[in-house]
Amino acid sequence: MKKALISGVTGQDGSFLAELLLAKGYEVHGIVRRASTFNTGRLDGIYADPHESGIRLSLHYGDVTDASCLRHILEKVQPDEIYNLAAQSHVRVSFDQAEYTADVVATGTLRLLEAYRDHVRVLGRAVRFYQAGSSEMFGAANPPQNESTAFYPRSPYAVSKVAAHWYCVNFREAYNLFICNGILFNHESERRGETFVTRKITRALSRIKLGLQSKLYLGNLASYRDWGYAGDYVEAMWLMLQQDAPNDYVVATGETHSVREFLDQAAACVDLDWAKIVEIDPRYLRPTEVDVLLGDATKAHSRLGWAPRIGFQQLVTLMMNNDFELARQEKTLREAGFTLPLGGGGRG
Ligand code: NAP
Ligand code: G4F
Repeated sequence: MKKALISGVTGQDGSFLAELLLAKGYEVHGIVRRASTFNTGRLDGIYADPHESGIRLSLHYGDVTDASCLRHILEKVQPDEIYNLAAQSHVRVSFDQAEYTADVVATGTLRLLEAYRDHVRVLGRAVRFYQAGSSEMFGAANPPQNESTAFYPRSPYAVSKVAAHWYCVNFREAYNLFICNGILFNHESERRGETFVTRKITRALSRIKLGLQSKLYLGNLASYRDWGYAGDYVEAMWLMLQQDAPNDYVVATGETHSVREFLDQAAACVDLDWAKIVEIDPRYLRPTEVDVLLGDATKAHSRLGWAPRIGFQQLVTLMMNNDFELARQEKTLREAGFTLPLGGGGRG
């Protein structure tokens, strides 16, 4: 049975990847940050009591800012594949917490790479490593962007991802390690964090439709993103590590849409006129914006045999269906006299 170690297992992608690997028969180990509240909600569907027998998902407390814990976890788990998904992944927040973002996203990757390199050297094990790179690294580069496009990062987050990317390339070349950089364009789902624009929109429009909220405050509506479905994208991560040789791949749908278009589609699902409820709040604007992301995933199509299954319209619809159902449940509970710790106004 193959063993995989996932940093960032509690995130959107970590939860989809853990499900995929369990379905493929892997033993899956995830690194979880200690928090004062539960942060494993996305794993509820696959988590089982560790006291039961035959458990194939194990969680380990750890943090990519703590090098010695990463070494201990590697020693204990002895994985065949490592997926480095841990990140402070919010671009707007990275302007407010630039140093912290660099510590987690850039130096955190370096810490895990150093622990991985020593593990392979000391134990002589063949271990493969996936790095969660981002289309944000292309930033201001002209679209369409592919593996040959020069990076032009436009945020502390993107600069940190570029550093992590090049650490990976350097470790691959210097120490002959099996390391792949996935350069993934935006991917969303019903598990997307609530402060990213797609989920912020689908949650708010659903709640507004049911009278639970009156306004939606957003930033720049003119930017374009190549939005795919997270469940499709984790398959590409796995495929990269199954090849004969390590390489870097762009993963994208090849279609781009503006935030405005996302609003149009989402509002149409619940028959709302968004122009009457959306207001622009400058706090959500970024000091430097990425205007257009549009990926060319030809290499992933031809070498990995990967293609997205879910298109833009289907993505918006599945997110709206999910969030409308959540809003409906919230309304029912409120009418029954319960108050819920929901809302999230002023964030994102
Ligand atoms: P996400 O939902 O924000 O998840 C990030 C994960 O990293 C969470 O599990 C988080 O833990 C964990 N984490 C944060 N700081 C950490 C630390 N110091 N030590 C250990 N773990 C830490 O992000 P995602 O959308 O799943 O994305 C996964 C990865 O792909 C990230 O590296 C992201 O930058 C990258 N990426 C995402 C996209 C996209 O469109 N989704 C596109 C390209 C690249 P908590 O749950 O405790 O916060
Ligand atoms: O949803 P977003 O915050 O995603 P962004 O910045 O594209 O980053 C996401 O995708 C990257 C891959 O390209 C990942 F690496 C990264 O970790 C993250 O997952 O913003 C999308 C667009 C931006 O142009 C932003 O300015 O939406 C615009 N926007 C407009 N109003 C807003 C808002 N974004 C957020 N988060 N909140 C708003 O109110």
